[in-house]
Amino acid sequence: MAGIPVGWEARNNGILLRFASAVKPDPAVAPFAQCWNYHYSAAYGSPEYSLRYSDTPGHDPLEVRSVQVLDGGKALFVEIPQLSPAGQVHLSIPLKSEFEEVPTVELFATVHALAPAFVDFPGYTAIPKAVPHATVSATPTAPTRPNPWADGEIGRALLVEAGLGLQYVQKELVVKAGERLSLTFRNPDVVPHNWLLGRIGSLASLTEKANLMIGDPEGLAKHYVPDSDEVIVYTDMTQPQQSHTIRFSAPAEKGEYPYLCTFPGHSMVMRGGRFLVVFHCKGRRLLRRREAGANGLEARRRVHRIGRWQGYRPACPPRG
Ligand SMILES: [Cu+2]
Repeated sequence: MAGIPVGWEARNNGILLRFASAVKPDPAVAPFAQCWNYHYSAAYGSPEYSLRYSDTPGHDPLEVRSVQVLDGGKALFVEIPQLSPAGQVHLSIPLKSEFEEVPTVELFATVHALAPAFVDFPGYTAIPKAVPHATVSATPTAPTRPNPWADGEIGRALLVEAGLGLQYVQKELVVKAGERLSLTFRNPDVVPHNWLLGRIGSLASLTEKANLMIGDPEGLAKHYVPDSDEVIVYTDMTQPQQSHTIRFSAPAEKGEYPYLCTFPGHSMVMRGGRFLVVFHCKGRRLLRRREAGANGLEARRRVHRIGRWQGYRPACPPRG
């Protein structure tokens, strides 16, 4: 069947995939890669652990620098400069097809060793492996800090869910300035996640601060939430198959606020959602028109596609 690899090789700088018939990567959808380890023990099965932060349950996202089409499409080289041996490496490469059903290459591979770098493509650059972060060797303590928004007046219910591949299912939340909200974060994934709302323009700075939390011995106890006045509200670090609800009032200032997951390593990928604070619906339409102007038709199509896939329909907050 088209899209199923017939062979693969782990190279120092990425993964080479071979196919029985030619394939074409979809340039409109970003490829995704992540890795994790298992711990061997007498127990049956194992949680999934981060490689960069040993003894911490989680996955590490891997940056895909490029996807090279080789041999007329019968091979793809997925360039991942920071690839390393891992219990499990997961690749997700969307393909383009004229047929209705759009295939995606999903590879789950155990990588014991890396063969020499694959260099036979235009634009090859030797990129050194990053120095690993300090690892936390002790078993982390359980989260202890009580959530400041656990109680209080109930508001309009909003749902945010973790999706596959370190993403939020809901890419946009629209609320009225000062509106009272009860926001539930649901985690059906296999690793912990949270939902943190930051001040306007704070995404880059919060991402960096979140990644530094792994070096904080109190990191998990603080739900990996940085001590920063850029943080507006957050849910607890929510374990797989759990959910957590917080009650708060939306900011009084209208605008586009970022949200992200602060689990170490996730904030690079699990972010990009827009929490739009509006005065009324007209304001929201204006914002959307501005977005369409900036990103063209593709942005609007994407919203529609997400809507169809996830059963998600952007809705105006009720008038009140
Ligand atoms: Cu996360």
